[in-house]
Amino acid sequence: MSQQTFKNYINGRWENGVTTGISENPSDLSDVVGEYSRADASQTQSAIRAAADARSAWGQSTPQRRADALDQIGSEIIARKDELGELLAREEGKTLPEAIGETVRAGNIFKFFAGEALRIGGEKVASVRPGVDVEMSREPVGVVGIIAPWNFPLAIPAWKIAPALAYGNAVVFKPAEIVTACAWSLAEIISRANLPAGVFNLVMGSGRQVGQALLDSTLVDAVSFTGSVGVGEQVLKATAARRAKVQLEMGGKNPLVVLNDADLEQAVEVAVQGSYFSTGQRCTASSRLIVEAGVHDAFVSRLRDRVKALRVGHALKRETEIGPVVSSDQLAQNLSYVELGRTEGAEHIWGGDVIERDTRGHYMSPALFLAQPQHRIAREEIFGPVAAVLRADDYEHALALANDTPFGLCAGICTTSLKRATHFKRHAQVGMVMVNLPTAGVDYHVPFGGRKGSSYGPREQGRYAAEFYTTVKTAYTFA
Ligand code: TXE
Repeated sequence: MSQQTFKNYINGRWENGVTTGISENPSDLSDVVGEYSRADASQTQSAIRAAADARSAWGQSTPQRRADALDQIGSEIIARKDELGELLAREEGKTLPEAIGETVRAGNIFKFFAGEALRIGGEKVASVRPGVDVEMSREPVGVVGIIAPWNFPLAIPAWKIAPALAYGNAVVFKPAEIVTACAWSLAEIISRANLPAGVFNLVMGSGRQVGQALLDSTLVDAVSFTGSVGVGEQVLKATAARRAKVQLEMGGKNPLVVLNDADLEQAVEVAVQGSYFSTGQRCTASSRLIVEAGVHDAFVSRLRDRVKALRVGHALKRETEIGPVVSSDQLAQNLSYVELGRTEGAEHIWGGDVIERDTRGHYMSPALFLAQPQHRIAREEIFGPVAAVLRADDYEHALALANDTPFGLCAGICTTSLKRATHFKRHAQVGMVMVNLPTAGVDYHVPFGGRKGSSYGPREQGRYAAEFYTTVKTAYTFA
């Protein structure tokens, strides 16, 4: 794709912002993906007003119309998976197969919610009073502000925008600034889906201006946010102060438990995939590998060999298994945690170095440490290709370590024992549990979300998304 300026989409028109920004290719910093228009708070307010004006007509549109629009969007995304996947890999740095997979997922999410638009139902129950009918129905919430991160530039916006539109809400979408080409491409597809002007708006710009305007506007009825813990807390405070509905997804420090009875080869593959693929930039990444004493040394030795052999490189090269880190800020954060791991006494096994490739990019070798539970590298979300192994005396100790975290998004276990797997599924304090599967990599049609410090508010995805994107009305009729 040649270089172009990506504009904001406000009230059915493409608009320039007040300044411009540049989107770079993290695999090759000489490759500018595009220039984008950065909006300010006042342009964001225009988008919010447009959404507020459009919400009622869209909320009353037929489910068929909404289903048709979402189906068209999903079909186009899937039909263009190779081109959009390439753009995604170029802009975010995940490998081409990962990026194409994400693109198809985004398309499937729109198609899933096309079906859900037709399935919006209610309930009728007997009243406790004679001659009275009671009905419960779901109505749109109104204007939804969507604040998205960079790590899934198509799938995360899709799993917020699709249910918002399916259930009849108007949307103001603010993407992360480093993935604006992907955001614009998605918006461009949505702009041709025959939605009334104002129902869907794209506003690109800083969190401080665009994001904050969404949080503060009394016209925004609900905010769905995915990103860091710190910003999530600000989102929560601002929305709670004006009693807006809010949903937060803020990451994790997900454990993968490997028991003595595990299939070791499978466990190593599960760990490599969960810890390092997508450059570790997944909220569901397994960054704590909790290994039972009997297999600890064998597991670490096999994992080290496997990690050493991982091919880090340009996201668009066929042989690449791990793409670059997304940005210089994220690379600096990863390297500072590698340094911290060393200084706080974790045993460095492999990697964590800046590496050079043919093109200048944010490349680092995947890092592996043996850590203690109190080490910060074993407690804080790093969001890069860095994993810490913790030794567990037995299963009970492993479970206690798995739950010893302020986060609670996902937890995995590798075992051949049905008894242990079942116990773990019951007692892991998380929103999602995996048995003999990587912690990262979930289906698109079932709920996604966590407990404790990872998430707040109703679940995302699947039919459970209705909890957030609708509000319930109870109607009484005496006849
Ligand atoms: O996140 P931010 P960033 C974590 C990960 C990463 C760190 C920073 O550790 O290293 O966060 O990433 C918008 N009001 N995760 O900088 O800042 C911002 O513009 C309203 C984990 O990308 O939280 C962007 O659109 N909005 C996570 C979005 O919030 C604001 C995925 C997220 O940005 C705002 C991504 C404000 N005051 C990062 N400030 C996961 N685990 O899934 C910023 N934003």
